[in-house]
Amino acid sequence: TTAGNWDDILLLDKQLSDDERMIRDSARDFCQQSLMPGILKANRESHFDTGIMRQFGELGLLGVTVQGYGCAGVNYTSYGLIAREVERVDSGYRSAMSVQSSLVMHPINAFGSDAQKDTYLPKLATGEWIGCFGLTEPDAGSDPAAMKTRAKKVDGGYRLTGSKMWITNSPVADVFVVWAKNQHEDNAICGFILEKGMKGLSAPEVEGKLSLKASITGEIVMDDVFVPEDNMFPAVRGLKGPFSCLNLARYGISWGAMGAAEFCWHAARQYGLERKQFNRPLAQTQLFQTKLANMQTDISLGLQGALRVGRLIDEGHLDPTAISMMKRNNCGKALDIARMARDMHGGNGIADEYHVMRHVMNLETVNTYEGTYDIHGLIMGRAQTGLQAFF
Ligand code: TGC
Ligand code: FAD
Repeated sequence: TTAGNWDDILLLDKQLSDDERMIRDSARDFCQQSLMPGILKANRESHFDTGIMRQFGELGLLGVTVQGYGCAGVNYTSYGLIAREVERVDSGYRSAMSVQSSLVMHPINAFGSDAQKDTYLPKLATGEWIGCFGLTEPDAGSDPAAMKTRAKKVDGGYRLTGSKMWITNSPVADVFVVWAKNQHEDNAICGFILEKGMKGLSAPEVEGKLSLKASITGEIVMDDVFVPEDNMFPAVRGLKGPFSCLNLARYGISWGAMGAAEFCWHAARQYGLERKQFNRPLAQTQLFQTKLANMQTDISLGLQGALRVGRLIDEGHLDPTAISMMKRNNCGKALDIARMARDMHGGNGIADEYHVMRHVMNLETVNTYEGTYDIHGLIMGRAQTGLQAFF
């Protein structure tokens, strides 16, 4: 006998409000009907179709937590539910969505002047403009405090010089949120909004990725780029600016990674029911069933943890350590689950049409970006011992 709700035995569905269920269902319909059919080709050809951003925009899926400016103004639980549905298709599409929402629209909304909000938010909400977020540099990844990008004060603004590396969306971006050390303010880290076409600004693509191939990644090269004073975030100084954006993106990833894991779990179960060896379905073997049991356990617990963190954020209790715990756990578990699902598909598991190998490859990135698995362990270790072990 199959339990009717085998895929939700903790009844997450019943923990959601009617509105949240509706948002989840419309995101799921869009992702399955409009994104899933094209993912195989996009991944094979390493192609990111920027039209997807406009489709996200039309559905109101960009900057969903922002109030006004054409945004939906819904809660963080809903944002997480959307990330889960998008990443059920591909982590690259969730990346594009979460960078735009948490790393570009959120800082403009939280730290921007009224003029900056009026200029950028409406067009980012529709997907007419694409944004990117430049924190990481070739020599400053886990340790962004070591960034070399500098802003030099000049008449009417700043001149920025430096380079950012591994930047999601940068080659197709219209709007660049860039973090730099401000020489005029004792090298305090400040945020700047750059626009495509500024003299000295370029964003070459990173070629040869074997992961997140349906997402476009690039550098941001700044060669003495003049940025008007009005394009600097007026009030935020120090790493807490970029880190407070990362909190929200990492939270979304904790849901998203579970979406990818759910796809792999369901695919492995179905494959095991259909594929026969030794005169019985693979799913009728003890090893296969305990693997499915492990997947079900980690996914059920991971989703509950993500939901709890979402509810805490919605209640005003955002705790970065809890976010680190769920980002780390859910990415690590999702990667294990995807690898196991690949194994359970046998040889077919390496063929892209079965999708599980693509998820394995994608989750390698997801486990690394926005703070690696080990860095989040060190953040949690510091929070409980008071001792930092980074250096
Ligand atoms: P630390 O001394 O810990 O902190 C410096 C200042 O920042 C404050 N702070 C935070 N504020 C808000 N939220 C947080 N989570 C915060 N963590 C720290 C802190 O209070 C302090 O403020 P103040 O006022 O005293 O100055 O800084 P540290 O240099 O020791 O940090 C160490 C560490 C390892 C925690 C940090 O560097 C880190 O998180 N490293 C990981 C880097 C990372 O996550 N990069 C992500 C780049 S973006 C990206 O990957 C996008 S991919 C997106 C996609 O495609 O989906
Ligand atoms: P490193 O920091 O060099 O780490 C290498 C290894 O050393 C890791 O295993 C790490 O855990 C370990 N390590 C580092 N420090 C310690 C320590 N103190 N103790 C023990 N172990 C340690 N960044 C952006 O700013 N914007 C983006 O949009 C963006 N998009 C990305 C998209 C992709 C596809 C990828 C791959 C990355 C993206 N990143 C982005 C960058 C990402 O955040 C970094 O890759 C990540 O933070 C790790 O930095 P790193 O690659 O320099 O690795």
